[in-house]
Amino acid sequence: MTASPPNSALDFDAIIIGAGLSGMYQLYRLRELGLRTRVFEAGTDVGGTWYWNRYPGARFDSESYSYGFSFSKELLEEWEWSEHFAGQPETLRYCNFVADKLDLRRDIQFRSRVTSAIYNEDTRSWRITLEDGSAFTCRFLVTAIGPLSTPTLPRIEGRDSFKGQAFHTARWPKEPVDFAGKRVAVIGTGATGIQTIQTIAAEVGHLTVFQRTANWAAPLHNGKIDAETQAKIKASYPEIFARCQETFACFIHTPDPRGAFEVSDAEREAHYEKLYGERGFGIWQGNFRDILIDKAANATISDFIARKIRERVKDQKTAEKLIPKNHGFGTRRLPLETFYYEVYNRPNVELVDISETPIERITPKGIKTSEKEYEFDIIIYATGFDAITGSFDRIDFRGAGGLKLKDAWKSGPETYLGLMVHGFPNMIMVMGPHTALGNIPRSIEYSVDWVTGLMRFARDKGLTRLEATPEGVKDWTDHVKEIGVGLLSYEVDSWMTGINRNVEGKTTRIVARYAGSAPDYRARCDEVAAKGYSELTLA
Ligand code: NA7
Repeated sequence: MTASPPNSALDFDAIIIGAGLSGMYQLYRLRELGLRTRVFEAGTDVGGTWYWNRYPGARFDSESYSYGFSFSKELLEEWEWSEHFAGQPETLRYCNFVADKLDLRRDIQFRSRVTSAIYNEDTRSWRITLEDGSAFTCRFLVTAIGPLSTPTLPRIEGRDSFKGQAFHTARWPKEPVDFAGKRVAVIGTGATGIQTIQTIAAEVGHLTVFQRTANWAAPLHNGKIDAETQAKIKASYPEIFARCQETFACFIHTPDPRGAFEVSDAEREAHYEKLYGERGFGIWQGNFRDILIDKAANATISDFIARKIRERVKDQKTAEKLIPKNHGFGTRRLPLETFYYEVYNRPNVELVDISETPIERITPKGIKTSEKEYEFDIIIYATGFDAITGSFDRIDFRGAGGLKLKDAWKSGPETYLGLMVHGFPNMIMVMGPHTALGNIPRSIEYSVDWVTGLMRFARDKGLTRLEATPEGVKDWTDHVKEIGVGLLSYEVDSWMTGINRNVEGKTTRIVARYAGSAPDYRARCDEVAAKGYSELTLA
C-alpha cells in the first residue's frame, strides 16, 4: 500500500468547486468538521445559478419557503421571503445573507475558474489548477458545479457578426438593459425564455419570439406574502420541510393517488381546473399519479392545457403554434408562467415558428430565416445549458492512472449514487449526474450532509483514499437506467435526457438524471452510511 503524506503537506484538506447553494453549504459543514477547506468560484460573488441568471423575470418555480436552507433555525427566523415565488434579485440577496451570516467568504476565492483537477496516486491527493495557472493541492475534492451552469449558444452561422447587443440569459449583465423602444428578439421558449418574454413584452418596442419547439406551461399564480401569512409560514417551517422530505421530488406537492381514469370525465375536468387555478407545480407534481407514465392519461391533461391556450390566445393560428404537438404535458420540465400566453395578444409581439421557417443565419442587422430577414437592436439567447454533465466536460478531470472523466463517461455518466466515480478516488459530486434533482436545495442539503458524514468517517478513521467500486458504479448506473423505463419524459428530447444540439455529440438521449423518488434515493444512501461505507474501497 502506498503511504500517503499527512494532510498538512497539502494546501487544503478539501477543495470545493463552486459557491452556489451546494458549495456554500458544503463549506459550512466541512469547516464545522475542522477541515481546512477552500472554495474556488468563477463568479465575483456567491449564489451560483442566482448569481449568473440575472435575466429579466428570473424567479423560483418552487415556493420560496420550501426553497431556502432548512438546516439553520437562525437563518429561517431572520429571513423573510416577500413573494410566494421570489424573483432572482431577492434570491441573490438571500444567498448573500447566508454567506454573511455564516461568514463564508473568507474561505471562498472568487474570479477563480477551475480548468483542471488531476489526481495523484502517490500522494492520494488532487491538484486543482485555475485559469490563471495557479494550482492547489487537497486530499478531497468536492464538485458543486451545478446541473445547469454551462450556458450554450446556438450554433448559427454569422452569430458574431450581429452589430446590436446580444445576451445569453445566463450571462446577463449586472447593469440594467434598456429595452424602451427597442426591437428585440428572443430565441428559445423553455422555462427561461418564457419568464423573459412575459417580463419584457410590455417594455420593448417590438418583440419577436423565435420558437423551435412549443412547450407546455401552466400558471404560476405568484403573489406577495402578507404579514399574517409570513407569521404562519415561519411557525410551520418544520411541517413544510417534513412534507418536502416525504414527496417524490421534494416539492410541497404530493401526487393524487388516483389514476386519471378512476374518476368521471366531469370530476377529472374539475380537478384539472382546480390545479390550473392553484399556485406552483401542483398541476405537474400533484396531479393524477399516472399522467407522466400513461399516454392516454397524459393526453387528458395535455388536451385540457391546449384548450386553455386556445382560450387565452386570441389569434388561433398563433395558439396552434404554441400548443406542443411532439410531447405530452409535463414530459419536459414544466415552465410556470404569468400571463405568458396573453403576451401574444399584444400588437408589438410576434411569434416565429422556426420549425416552419428555420433560422438560416444571424446577420449584422438581425436574424434571417428561410422566409425573411428581421432587424433587431437586441438578441436574447434563452437557449439553455449543456446540462448535468456539461460543467464536468469543461474541466479536465483526470483520475487514477490519468483516466479522463470525459472518457469514462463517453457513453453517458456512470456513477455510484450520483456521488462518486470509480477511478476518481477522493472526488465527490454534490448534485452530479444520477442524483435526485427536484426542489434542489432539499436535495443539496441531503447530499452535502451525506458527504459530510463520509468526510467525518474518513477523518475519524484516518482514511486517505475513498473510492467507488466498479460493481457499485455498475449497480447504481443500471438501477438509474431501469427506474427511468416507462417514464414518458424518457421518450422526449430535452436537457433532462441529455439532448443539446448546440453541443457536439449531445444528440443521443442518455440517462443523466435519477428519476426515482427522493425518499428512495435517501434510503439507499443512508443504508450505505449505516453500513460504514463498506461498499467503498477504503484505505
Ligand atoms: P431549456 O429548457 O433547455 O430551453 C432552451 C430553449 O432554447 C428551448 O426552447 C430550445 O428549443 C431553444 N433552443 C436551443 N437551441 C436553439 C437553437 N439553436 N435554435 C433555436 N432554438 C434553440 O433551457 P432554459 O434555460 O429555458 O431552462 C433550463 C432549466 O433551467 C429549466 O428547466 C429550469 O430547471 C431552470 P428546443 O426545445 O430544443 O427545440
